[in-house]
Amino acid sequence: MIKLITIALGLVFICGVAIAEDTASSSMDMGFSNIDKNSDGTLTLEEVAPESILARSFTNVDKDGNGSIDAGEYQLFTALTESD
Ligand SMILES: [Ca+2]
Ligand SMILES: [Ca+2]
Repeated sequence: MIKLITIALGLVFICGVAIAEDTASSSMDMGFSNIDKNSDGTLTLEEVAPESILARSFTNVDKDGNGSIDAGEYQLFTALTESD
């Protein structure tokens, strides 16, 4: 039983990594690439719509505090907003 749970968790983890790396084919990437106007793979505050939830929570979404939101950070943001 524990082994099954471990396998299940492993699959969830693998799926998560696959989604994070394969952003080109995920539905979330439509949002990300649309916002990423200069297509450098990160979202800056200038690219984010000023009135959007993303802009208002920008500093929270920017987990590493480097001033831009990368695909992984954006994915965490969408996961949080979708589960709300
Ligand atoms: Ca950009
Ligand atoms: Ca960042």
